[in-house]
Amino acid sequence: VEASIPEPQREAWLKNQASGFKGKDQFEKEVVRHVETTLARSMFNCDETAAYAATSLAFRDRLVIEWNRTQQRQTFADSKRVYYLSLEFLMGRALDNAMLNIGEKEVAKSGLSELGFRVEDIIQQEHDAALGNGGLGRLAACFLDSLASLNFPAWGYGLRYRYGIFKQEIIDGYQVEVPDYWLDFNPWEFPRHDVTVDIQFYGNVNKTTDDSGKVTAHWEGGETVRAVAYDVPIPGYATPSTNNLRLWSSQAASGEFDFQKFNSGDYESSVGDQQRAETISAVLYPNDNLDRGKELRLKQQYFWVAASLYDIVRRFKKSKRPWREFPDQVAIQLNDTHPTLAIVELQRILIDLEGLDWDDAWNIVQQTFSYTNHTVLPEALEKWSVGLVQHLLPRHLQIIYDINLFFLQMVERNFPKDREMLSRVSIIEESQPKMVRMAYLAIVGSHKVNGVAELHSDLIRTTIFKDFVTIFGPDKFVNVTNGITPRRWLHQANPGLSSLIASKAGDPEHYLKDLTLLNKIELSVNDPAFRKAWAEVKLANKQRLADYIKSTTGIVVSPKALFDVQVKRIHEYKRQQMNIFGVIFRYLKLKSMSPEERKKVLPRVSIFGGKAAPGYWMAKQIIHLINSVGSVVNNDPDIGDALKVIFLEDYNVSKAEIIIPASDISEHISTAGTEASGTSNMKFVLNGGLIIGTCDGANIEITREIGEENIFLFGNLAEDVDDLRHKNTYGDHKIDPSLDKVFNVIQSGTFGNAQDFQGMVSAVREHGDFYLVSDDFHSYLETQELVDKSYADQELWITKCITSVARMGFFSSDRCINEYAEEIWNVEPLQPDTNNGVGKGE
Ligand code: F55
Repeated sequence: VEASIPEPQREAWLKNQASGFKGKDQFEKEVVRHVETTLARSMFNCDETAAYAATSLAFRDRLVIEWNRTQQRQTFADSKRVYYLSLEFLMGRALDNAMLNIGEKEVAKSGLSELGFRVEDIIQQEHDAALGNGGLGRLAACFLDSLASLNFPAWGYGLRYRYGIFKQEIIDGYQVEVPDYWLDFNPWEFPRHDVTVDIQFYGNVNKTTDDSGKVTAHWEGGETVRAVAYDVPIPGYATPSTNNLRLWSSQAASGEFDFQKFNSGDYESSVGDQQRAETISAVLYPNDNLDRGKELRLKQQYFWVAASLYDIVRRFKKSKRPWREFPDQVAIQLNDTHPTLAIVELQRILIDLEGLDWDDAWNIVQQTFSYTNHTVLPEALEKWSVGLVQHLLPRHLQIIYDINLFFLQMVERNFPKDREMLSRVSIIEESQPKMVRMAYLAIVGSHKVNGVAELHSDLIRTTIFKDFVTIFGPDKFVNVTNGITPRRWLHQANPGLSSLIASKAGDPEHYLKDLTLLNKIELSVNDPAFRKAWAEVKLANKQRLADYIKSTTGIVVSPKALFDVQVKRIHEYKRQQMNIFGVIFRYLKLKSMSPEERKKVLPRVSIFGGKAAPGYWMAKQIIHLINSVGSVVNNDPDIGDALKVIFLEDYNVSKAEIIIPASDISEHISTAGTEASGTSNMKFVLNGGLIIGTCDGANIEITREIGEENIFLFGNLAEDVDDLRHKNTYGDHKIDPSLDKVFNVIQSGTFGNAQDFQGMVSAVREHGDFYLVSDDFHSYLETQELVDKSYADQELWITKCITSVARMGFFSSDRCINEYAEEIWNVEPLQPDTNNGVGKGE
């Protein structure tokens, strides 16, 4: 308030309000101005990097103006806000998205062309913001796009990693990790050196008792690290609403003691302290679906959670409302268990710092938080050792014990006959060492828990969280099926298809905001001109990918071949190994044919992409096998175009935007019951590709929406997985004969040293085939044959594709966010046309 301009001077401000460019001429003027002044360069020294920088700055100015207005409007309206806490935001590139969301891409295109640049080349200069591993991080990014597009007052909170997910290089068929230093030039972030929070670690707890006998805990000593806010504007599509993503960066808390050390000659250790502080936000952990329990990871979690909560509480306190109104103003969504300490931290703030009673505080906490689960894999469920939590966060451990105590007392009261229940649901696992079960803590501290697809939500209700459904009742556990933003995953990635759709479904501004309008294209499914145009768009997208493959691998593939794509993190449960075993089977079959027969087969290009966690030895072996098979098959003169095997290096968001629109069939073939949802399955179908998949995750709902005649489902069902695993381990495990043949060829050394692939083979042959590769192999091969046959009938194939796209409206992340808003957050959009707050005297 002290910083605001007094009333009499405000007229001068309003008169001089920044506006950003309007139209092509002003856009060019702004680009040239940024080149010449902001960047201190000229037309004699303006390469594509400089043109990218200046274009981004021109667009950034536009975003910032609406961003400020949106924030003011939200402050004045004082409406409930959503806070999305995620350790990952896999944003990809921002410029193209900004151009499309604010509706100025055509202006940029013609303006840049007059200045001597192609807009596509400029867009490609940008480094991906890759602050995530895979589906979970990309979901957070799609949610931010929908929240802004739907005008919800919402903030994302995350960490500003100096290094995002590593870059992958393939050298001699092996994955090599290279650091992703991405902050060299990032025009999309605004450092807020005035928005800082000092975060405490270690130390000890002392309790004092006042005259009334009330005990207060004091967390004292230890070390302090400073969190500095960096803000990123998130533009909505076809709306002025621009939300904020706040990322915290760590730095040494204060220069003072450094100077002391420095002056006393201890320069090294002074720099050491600084480096230790900066280490907290240095790097994204590259594991997906694996919890490794490292101290630095727990430090990251608390650092980010504590800074975010301090910020949220500070904002609430400005409203001078009573504490019980906190949940009317604040909804906090926990993206997986990574931010679960926020529950403990809010309870700590309320009881230790604000003096509330335990029960009042706990009511507020439970009404504020909700938790999304993304996995049932036991190795991915976070646990922290009690000793580590005690050491790093001594007060939090006490609070966790108290939460657990009150929770178990409640369970005991309500289920007095079930003694075993207490140890099963305890937040503390009585193991050696004792562990804090973060998912249980998240459930107990939230008012809603959701899974991310129907099957997954059913599974968590009936398996891993069964007891909690008994304790809290079924209403606490809900399903919100994932979605994707059609702005990036249709309009931006596939402009050809989007404009073809627009010719039947109307203005993009309508169907991109109400994706169910896609159903209008189904009326044209038999229109020959529409079908022809459809096929041309797909072919052009395949040609674009073929060009990319040529330029990155040197391999020539025919765009007429069937493109079969599996791109996602490499993981045994996702079964890339089954895919490559199937490719080997196909290769053997081709080899056994006469040249005449071979000429008749439908050519196929098998395309893989994805990163393995650096410590995941089996996943790295899978990558190596794919590349080894590729170098044999692609260089076999008998084979020619009939089969090509491609591994695309460094799969990321901007590569997905090229790959996904070019797919004919994509593979979503996880062992049933293991893939919580999957989201690329939705992207592929939305882009006019069909899918081959198991009855898992969102594949099931995709089938329900598009019709089972339009999807290639195969394999065992989730309900049979336990029995099959039991048989594989304890019964006599007969391996599928076709797979056995494949294994024999691998072991004969056809693809290089058999020893290199022994782990993958013996996982199936000797170690119980946990992922049921052999059990599903026959069904997989049969279904792949069906894919070949279906593709041969191009007319029927195109009908399937058009019909499927028409029926994909359900999978917009807008639908998904509206469900969260209604069922979980209880928040309403804030329309931008009401009042922008300017001049309202605050
Ligand atoms: C990252 C770090 C840890 Cl410690 C654990 C998991 C992850 C991670 O990246 N998980 C992830 O991506 N999960 C995926 O979430 C998607 C969005 O809900 C789902 O579609 C997908 O099935 C699930 O595997």
